[in-house]
Amino acid sequence: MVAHMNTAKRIRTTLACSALLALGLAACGDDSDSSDSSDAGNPAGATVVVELGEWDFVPSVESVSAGVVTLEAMNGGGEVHELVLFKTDLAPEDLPVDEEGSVDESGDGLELIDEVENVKPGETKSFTVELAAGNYVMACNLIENGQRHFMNGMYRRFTVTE
Ligand SMILES: [Cu+2]
Repeated sequence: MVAHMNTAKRIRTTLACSALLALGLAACGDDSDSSDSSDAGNPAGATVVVELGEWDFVPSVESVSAGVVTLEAMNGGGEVHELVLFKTDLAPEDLPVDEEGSVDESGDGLELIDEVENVKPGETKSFTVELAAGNYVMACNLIENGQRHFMNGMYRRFTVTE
């Protein structure tokens, strides 16, 4: 019975990966052949493409299930940007900012998870993290040429479900 269940699980995983591959979003390299049914929601990993622009983030999905997540920051705008991922229950507008108008990355009520900096127009940079369920905010904390990207509204809520 155990072998049979493993086969069924592998077929489902393969189908999911094929679907991701078709979209060019594959993150299915980790073939952990674990039969541990207590794994988080997406043991094979999920990829979220986030388009950066002036002045917003447009993620390919609004939420993912907990587990390994790759965030691909694709700069479709005309300015250099960055993507900083915070775990926080604060609304983006309520994040603590310093006197220059950028998010205080060590402030109260938020935890910096990971980031990619200096993403140039047309460039894509990514990072892979293991995310617990909860509320997240992605923000661009760049201040350049008098533009304070965060204060311009360059932030976006993101949700990780159980
Ligand atoms: Cu920016």
